Amino acid sequence: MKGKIGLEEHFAIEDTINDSAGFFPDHIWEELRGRLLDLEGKRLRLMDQHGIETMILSLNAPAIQAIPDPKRANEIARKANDFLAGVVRKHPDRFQALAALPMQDPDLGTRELQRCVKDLGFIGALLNGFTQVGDPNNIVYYDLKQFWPFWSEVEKLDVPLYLHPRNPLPAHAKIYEGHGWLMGPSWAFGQETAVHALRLMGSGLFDAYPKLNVVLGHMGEGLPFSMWRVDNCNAWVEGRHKYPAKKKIGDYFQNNFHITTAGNFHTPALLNAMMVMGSDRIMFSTDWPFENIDHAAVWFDAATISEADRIKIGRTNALKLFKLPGA
Ligand code: GRE
Ligand code: ZN
Repeated sequence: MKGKIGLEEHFAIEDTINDSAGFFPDHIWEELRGRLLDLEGKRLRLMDQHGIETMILSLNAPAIQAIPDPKRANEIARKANDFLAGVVRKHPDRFQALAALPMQDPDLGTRELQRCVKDLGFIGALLNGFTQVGDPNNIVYYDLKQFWPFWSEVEKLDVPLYLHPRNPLPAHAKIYEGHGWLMGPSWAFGQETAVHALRLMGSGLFDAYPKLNVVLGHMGEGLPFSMWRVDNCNAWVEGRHKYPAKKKIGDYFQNNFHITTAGNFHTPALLNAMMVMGSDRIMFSTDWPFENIDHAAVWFDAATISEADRIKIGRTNALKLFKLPGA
């Protein structure tokens, strides 16, 4: 399919690149490092080869979320966002931008989002999971009340917020001890991000700001498969769920969430997601450079779905959600 749009597509700057080392052996890191820093070379060639018209770009992980000092986090976020704005200005038909935000201080995060959207033309933001604040062991999730004014501004600006994974801190990863292969994209990323998303849903955030749009990668981090059970387990026990939100968790998932195919190129998983949430809230992505563009595109182009759904998932859903030209 030509004209695909990808929205979990990463780059790095020198200040953040080393956050992506350590997931791969040294000889693979050579390749990955080059892929992350490249924007106008191999990346554009592969996009051309595989029918990807536009990449909506975001900084690598955890980057800003792992800089405990708010002032430094703000500086690096601004630097990365300014760099990204320059790249998009050069290739407005091929690239769009998601902001990196210093959530160490909700007010700084809000101001940087406003700057990116209003002054730099960014179309949303991407947060790499929880944020470390002050003490590296002090972490915050975005359902906490201090972030509600931030969410209010996200709703007001009417831009989607991509919630991207990061690993849990070692202190919170006892269950993975001695089983390092479960960290990162094989399991811990999805677990961490799914719970964060459920916290948002249960917190009442979407009752207060019902127009928020949150995007999850990796075919929804397991949530499409699990959502029925979240709401319906032990149905014989009356009032068994106690959370501040007014509605069923699945209602928020259905109305405030979107998912992408990033890093999950498996037709049974896609069909499950389509059966649970329909084809209007699912969008193609690759997760470049951690996944290969050809793996994503060759799979998606041949997946056993209707051509009408392929066009929605490959292109038009993203055009609409991000209000891009041609929507
Ligand atoms: C990602 O951003 O999706 C990612 C990483 C590190 C390793 C693998 C991966 O940030 O998919
Ligand atoms: Zn990613």
